[in-house]
Parts: sequence; structure tokens; C-alpha cells
Amino acid sequence: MISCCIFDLDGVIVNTAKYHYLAWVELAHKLGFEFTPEQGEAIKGVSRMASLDIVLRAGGMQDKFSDEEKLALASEKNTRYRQYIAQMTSDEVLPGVRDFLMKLREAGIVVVLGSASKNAGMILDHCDLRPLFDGVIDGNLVSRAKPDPEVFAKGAELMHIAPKECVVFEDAAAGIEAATRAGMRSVGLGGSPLLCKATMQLPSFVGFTLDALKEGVDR
Ligand code: B16
Ligand code: MG
Repeated sequence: MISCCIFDLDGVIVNTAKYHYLAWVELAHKLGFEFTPEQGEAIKGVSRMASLDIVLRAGGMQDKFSDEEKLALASEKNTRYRQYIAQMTSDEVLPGVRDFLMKLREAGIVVVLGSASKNAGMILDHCDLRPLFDGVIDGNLVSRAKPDPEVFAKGAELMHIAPKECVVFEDAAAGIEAATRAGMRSVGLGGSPLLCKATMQLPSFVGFTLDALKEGVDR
């Protein structure tokens, strides 16, 4: 039985990874080094401060800054990132997503966001998605990053739904592990071999139906 679907944001609903990357590159340039797209892969789904550590390591600067200075650097990156996401519109919602969310709601299935981002609310508003979500658990409400199950466990708790009746949609292996540790089934988005532990995999939401979801995860 599926009562609730919990969606990761970046890489599942919208592609904000490109804006995170651009904002980190600007910070790296200011500090005097390059941050390549290959290195940028490692920050997907990772919290802001953990991303900063990855960026500083790429520039050999991991031991150069105090905790206070690191907070200031992360805040500077966030200011740039928010300038990018302030320009987002509903056109940036990934193909098939809006249709699928609407199908879930019509079927009475609860729709929840489960994201590491502290900016998730702003993105939902700019993309006109807020009315499609019954609940939002974002980086402001969790203290432990995926693969810790906290974000998804809190989503189920918020809606008073048992984990076994929840399905998580994720594009990162750490998110799939978090779902499994929360006692939930999962759908791995995007076709990466790293998502092989998901209950089912899906290339994109285009044409995806509730029946196909049930068939894929109810086994
Ligand atoms: P913020 P998700 C994650 O979003 C991003 O993938 C990751 O790159 C980012 O560092 C993290 O949110 C925190 O974002 O700086 O906006 O709080 O995939 O969990 O939706
Ligand atoms: Mg993601």
C-alpha cells in the first residue's frame, strides 16, 4: 500500500545542482583556484558546510580557515546561490513532475518534500509548486545529512504515516540508503548505476503513472 510519496528536491523536482555549482565556482575563483564540473559531482545532495569542505579540499585550502571564517564563506556562497534561484520559474520544473504530483494528489496520496536544502521553500515558491505539497521537511528542520534517515523519517512522522506506506524519490545513492534505513521503499531517478539499491529505477517522470509506481514497488 502507498499512502505517501516523499520527494528529494535537487535532481528530482528541479535541477538546482547547476546553480549550486556556479555559486561554488565563483567562491573558488575568489579564493584563487578552479573547481571543475567533475569535482562538482561530489557536492550533489551534500549539506552546505560539507560542500564547502569539498570545495576547499579541491583548492588545497581545507586547513586555512577557522570555523567562523568557514561560516562566512558558506554564507557568501549562499547569497550568490539565492541570486540564481530568485530567477527560477515554473519552466524549470523537470519534465513530467507536475503531472505526476497532480496524479498522486487526485488519488489521495500524501505528497511531501524531503530535501537537505535550507532554500527549498524559496525554490518551491518560485516554481509555483508549493500548493502541490502537503508537507515540507527541509534543511532547516534536520540536523543529520543523508544517508541518515532523519529527513524521511520526519516526513512520515509529520503526516502520521507508517514508513512502510511511504515511497521516496531520490537521485543520490545516499538518499536511497536513507530511505532504506527509514524503512521505506524507493525510486531511483536518472538511471545512474549507483542507484541499483533502489526498489525501482526510473529514467524520468515523463509518462509515469501511479499504476506503474505500484507495479514497481509493491513486491
Ligand atoms: P542549501 P537536495 C541539496 O539538495 C543539494 O543537492 C546540495 O548540493 C546542497 O548543498 C544541499 O541541498 C544544501 O543546500 O545550501 O540550499 O541549504 O538534493 O537534498 O534537495
Ligand atoms: Mg538530490
